[in-house]
Amino acid sequence: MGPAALVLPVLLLPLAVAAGGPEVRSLRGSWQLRSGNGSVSLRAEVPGCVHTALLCRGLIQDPYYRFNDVTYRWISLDNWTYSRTFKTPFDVRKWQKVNLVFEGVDTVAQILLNNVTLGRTDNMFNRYSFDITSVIQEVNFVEVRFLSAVSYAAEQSRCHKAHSIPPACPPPVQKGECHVNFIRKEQCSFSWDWGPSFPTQGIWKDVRIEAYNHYHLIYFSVTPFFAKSAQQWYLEVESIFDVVSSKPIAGLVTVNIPKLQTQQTFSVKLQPGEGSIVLLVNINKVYFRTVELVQEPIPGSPGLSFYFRINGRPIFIKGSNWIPADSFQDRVTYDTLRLLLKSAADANMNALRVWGGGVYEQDEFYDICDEIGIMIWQDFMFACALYPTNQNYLESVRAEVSHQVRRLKSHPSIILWSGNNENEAAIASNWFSIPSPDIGVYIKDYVTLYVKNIREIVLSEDKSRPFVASSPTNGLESVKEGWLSQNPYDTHYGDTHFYDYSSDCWNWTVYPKTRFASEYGFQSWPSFSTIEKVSSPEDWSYTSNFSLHRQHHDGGNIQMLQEIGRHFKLPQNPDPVKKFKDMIYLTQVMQAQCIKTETEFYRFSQSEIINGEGHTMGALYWQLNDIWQAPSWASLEYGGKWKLLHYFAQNFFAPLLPVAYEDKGVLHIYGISDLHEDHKLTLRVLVHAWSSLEPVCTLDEEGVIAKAQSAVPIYKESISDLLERCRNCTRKSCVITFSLVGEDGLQSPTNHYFLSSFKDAVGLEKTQLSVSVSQQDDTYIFVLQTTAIAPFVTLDVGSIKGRFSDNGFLMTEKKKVIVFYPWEPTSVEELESSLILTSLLDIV
Ligand code: BMA
Repeated sequence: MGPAALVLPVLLLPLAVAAGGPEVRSLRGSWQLRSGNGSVSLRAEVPGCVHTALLCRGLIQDPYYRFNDVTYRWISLDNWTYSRTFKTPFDVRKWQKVNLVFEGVDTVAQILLNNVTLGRTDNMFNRYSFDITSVIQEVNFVEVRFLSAVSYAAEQSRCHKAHSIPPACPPPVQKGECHVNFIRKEQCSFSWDWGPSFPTQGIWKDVRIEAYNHYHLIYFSVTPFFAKSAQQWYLEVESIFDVVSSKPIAGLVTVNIPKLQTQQTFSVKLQPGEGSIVLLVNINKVYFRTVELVQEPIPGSPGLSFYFRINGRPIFIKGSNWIPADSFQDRVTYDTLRLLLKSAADANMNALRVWGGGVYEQDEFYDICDEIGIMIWQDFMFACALYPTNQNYLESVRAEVSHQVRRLKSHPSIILWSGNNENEAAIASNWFSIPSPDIGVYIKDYVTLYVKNIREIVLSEDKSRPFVASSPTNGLESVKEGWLSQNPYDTHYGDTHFYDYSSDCWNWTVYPKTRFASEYGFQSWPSFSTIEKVSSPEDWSYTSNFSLHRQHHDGGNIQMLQEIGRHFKLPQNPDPVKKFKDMIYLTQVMQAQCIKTETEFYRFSQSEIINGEGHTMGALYWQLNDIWQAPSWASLEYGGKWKLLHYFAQNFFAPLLPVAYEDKGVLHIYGISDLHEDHKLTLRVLVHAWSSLEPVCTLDEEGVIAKAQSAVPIYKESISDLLERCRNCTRKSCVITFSLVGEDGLQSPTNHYFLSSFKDAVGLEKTQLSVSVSQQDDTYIFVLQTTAIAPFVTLDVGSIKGRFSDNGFLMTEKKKVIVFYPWEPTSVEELESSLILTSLLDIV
């Protein structure tokens, strides 16, 4: 898909009665910060948090270094205070109302101005606005007195007398804090199975004073709708005002869209207090992105479909899951976001799911997605837990949801609101061993929170996109079963999450033939250059304390070893550091190959129903990015470096791709196409003996049709026939590669099918890989030469930022040209001296 929609600048011209615009002054910049007892006192930047302030002043080391997550636990257990003085930048007597507005406070704080308590905060996802008209003076002293989020959560849990709200604590392997479900704060900040515990305190978004007379615009959004009856588009332009006059304000509003030569004027009347006006603007000759979540019967299959129809077309959703890009949100810059999101688009992804255990991302995140055509499945921030539903909590959540929907709904990139991550499954599968007589209370809580509150607000604020209560869910079937289905993982309905670390990941039959795979994955280690930055030489082994410490998923390091051991020989190098690097390499190869197999399975299942299952219309693997340098399911390392999986994703998500799988001794090749037209192509199948760069046999199947937006069988041959046809081949000695080639340059990536495990392969020879590097404009060209077939050839330039055009590939030709796209200035010399070339046979 191209850009998700047309984004239009809409100008709202002021009401006729307006008496000059508001005065707005940001209070961002330098504040004072002190610890609870005043023993630590320093200057701190706002927006920011205590950890980054301490780091900036050199009072702590890099919190990500070695075991510092545990060492620095004291920071989040203390109660810190931010303060500053400021001069009022305008004459307050001229204004009817002056507010102090916090775009985001993390999290529990008492806010004071000139020693007067303005109020309290307890939700990092809310915006807080305090009326300071009668408190503000010429010179002011503002204080934000935080209470430790950890103590607050514990206290809330203690006070919650009704019934326990599990889980109390994360598993010990995560070294995290307890009761995160009692605080409206980034849930993974108390630790996760891929992330450290850094329960930050700070003013994490902008803070400002604003002064106005008569009225002030608080929210502004534009959502397009298509009126079927009139066959016309219209824009719903919604403005939420605070009106301070005691009488209604009448006036004229002109909506002017210069690009569409649209200008319409409305007369409006604003009532005193907070209220909204909704203007409907008719639009001609232009289209906007539409989205429907289609859940309807499928012939030959029980259950319902679950797919997105975008702009009238069924779209196969390809992508991954987004988690917070850093434990310290103030370090997440526009450039960080752009690099990660661009990497997603460069890997042929068209969508990401903003997962419910992190944060609603900053505006820039959605701006970039709007621009580069990444569709967003947006969770509300609840994950893997049960949640309270007492009055205060619900009120806080209600404010959060309406704020976030109002803030985000103008973004065409968002295609779905989803109530939570895995909380339907948590109850349905009874993760927390709730005795059956008590379960009714939790079901009631669930419906109260996600249906009666969150869903209701979403539907009233935004009718332009669908809502599901959870992920995974059975969609309409869950609704029918009272919002909690017996089995939210049912392949006949909705989406599924699937993890299996004990089966052979090369075997596609272990995967669920689901309607929509919204989570699945395997772990790997980030590259050595990334790990090196947060470790010391004594840490550099797969079984060091450090390697154990960074692994937050119980048994994760062993699971990776087992998965590798199925198909590869495990490293035996006597040099421990080399052995560690070899392990890292193999974890990445394994992860890439596993997720390739699983994703290709989901893609080739899109157009068929087998035994009632199929019509898979989405593949979002777990997870796109990393929060720190540690083993995880991510395909992008902390800092943005591409793991082998991300290079593989670029191929397995290619718009045109042939995919092979084996069923009962027969090799099937499917042609998968996301293109909007059918294409007549040639399927080229090559069989190589591992021992030779010359193919043993070549087959060109002409006139193959890659059907638009489909996956269709294009080739079939029994493996025994194929081996016979290609003389001297056995499963162990040969490998199959194949691609689709068309006229006018249309070409798929070259895909491969392994007929045996590498540990059993016969004929592979150690290769001499050579490379020459040269510069061409802003890129660097790497010309690789090999003397033998080389599996999983990997180019690694350490900490030089950038990405290659391909990596981790199977080299079956003597020569291959790879382009390096640098993300910052570098040189041929620097690249040459950093380059490490590895292929499978280098691992001993
Ligand atoms: C899913 C996610 C995350 C988790 C991942 C890997 O359940 O929703 O909670 O990080 O699996 O275990």
